Amino acid sequence: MDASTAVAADMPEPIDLRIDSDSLARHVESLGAIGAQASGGILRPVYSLAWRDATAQVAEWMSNAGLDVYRDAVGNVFGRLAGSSDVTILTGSHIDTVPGGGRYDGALGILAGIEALRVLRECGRPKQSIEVVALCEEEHSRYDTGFWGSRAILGLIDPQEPDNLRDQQGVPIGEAMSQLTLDPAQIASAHRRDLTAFIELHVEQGPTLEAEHKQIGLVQSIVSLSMLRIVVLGRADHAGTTPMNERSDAGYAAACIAREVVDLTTRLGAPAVATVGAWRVSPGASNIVPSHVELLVDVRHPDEAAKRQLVAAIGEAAHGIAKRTSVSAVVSTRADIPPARLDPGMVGVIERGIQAGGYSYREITSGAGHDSQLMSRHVPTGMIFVPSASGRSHCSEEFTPNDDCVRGAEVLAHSLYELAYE
Ligand code: HGY
Ligand code: MN
Ligand code: MN
Repeated sequence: MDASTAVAADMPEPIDLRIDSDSLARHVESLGAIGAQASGGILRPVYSLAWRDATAQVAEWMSNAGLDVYRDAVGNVFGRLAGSSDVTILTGSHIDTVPGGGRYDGALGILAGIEALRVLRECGRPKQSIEVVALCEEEHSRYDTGFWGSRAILGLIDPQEPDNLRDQQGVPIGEAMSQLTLDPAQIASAHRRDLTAFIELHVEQGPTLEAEHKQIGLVQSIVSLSMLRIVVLGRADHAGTTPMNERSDAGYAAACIAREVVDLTTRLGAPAVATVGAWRVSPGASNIVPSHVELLVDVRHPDEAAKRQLVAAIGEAAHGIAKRTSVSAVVSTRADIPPARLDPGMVGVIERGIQAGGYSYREITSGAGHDSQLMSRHVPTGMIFVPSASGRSHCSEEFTPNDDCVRGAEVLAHSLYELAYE
C-alpha cells in the first residue's frame, strides 16, 4: 500500500457539511430589512423596537432549524443543539448595528451559525452541546456599554450599570430593558460557566481578503481600541456683533482638535488609525458662537503601547489648542479595549476547517473590534473572516457575495464538528 493510500486510510472520511445556501441568502436579506432606513443602511440599536423584532426573527429561524431556543436576562437569544456532556461550545455574533449599518456586520455570524447547526444536527448528537447566540449589543450605538451581551454571559456587568448607563435621551439601560419586559434585576442569571470555546464568523470589514483574492481570513489577533470623548467649552455669543478676537469659539477649537487627531495619526503612520466620528454642537444655530462641542473619537492600533502613546498625544494636543483659542477641553475615555491574541488551538481548528473545504486563506489581524476580543480573555476563542466587497462596512454599501458567506459557514460547521463531535 503506497504512502498516499496509507494516509488516506487513516484520514477520517471527509464529512459532507453542505450549507443551505438559499436559506442563508434569504435570511441575510430578511434580517437586513429589520431596521432598514429610508436614508440607507440599518438602524438597530440595543433594546429598540427594530432590535426587538430582529431578535424575535432569529429566534424563529433557530427554532425552524430544530434548535432549542431561549433568551437570557439581557436579551441574548440562544439556539441550542444539546450534546451528551454538560459543557457548551458557543458561536455567534451581535444583532445590533451602527447607525446606517450594513446587513452583514454581526448578522452573518448569527445566520451562518444557524445554518451550521442545521447541518450538524444531521450528524447526530454531539459530545459537547453547541449553541448559536445573537448577542444583544456590541456596537456602543446607544449606550457606552462595551460588549453588553458578552459581558452578561461572562458575569462582568456591575450592579450599578443598569441605572448609570444612559443614552442620549437620558434613558437608563435598565429602563430600556424593562420596556421590553427584560428584568435588569436578573442580569446576574445570564452568567454562563459551561462554555469551553467561542467561535465568531464575521465579515472582514476591510480590503485585504478581496485585494489578495483570498476566500477566508484566519484571524490571529484583534486591535487595541480607545473611544474618547472630548468636550470643548467656549462661550455663546452673538455671531454678528462679537469681535473675532473676543470670542471663545468652541466650534473653531473643536475643528482644530479634530484636524490634529487625523494629522497626529497620519504622522505616526499605519497601522495606527483614528477619526472623530461624532460631533455634537450647541446651542447649534448659525448666528450663535458655539459654546459647547462634544467630539467622539475612535483611536486604534494593534500594539497597546503605541495606541496609548497616540491617545496621550491627542489629549495633549487638545489641551494645547484649548489654551491657544481661549476655551477649555475635557478629555475622557468612553471605552478602552486592549488588543486580543486569539487562541492558537482554536486557530488550528479553524485552519483545518478551511483545509477541509480546500479554500484559499491568509492569516489576518482584525482592525475592527469584536465580542471575541472580550471572550478571548475567558474562553479559547477563534474568528473566521469572509471578504467584504471593496472593504466597505459600517455603511449601506456593505456587501459580501453569498458564495463567500456559504464558504465561511462551511468552515464554521467543520470547526464546530471537530470541537463538538470528535
Ligand atoms: O467598531 C468596531 O470595530 C465594531 O464594529 N464595533
Ligand atoms: Mn460594527
Ligand atoms: Mn461587528
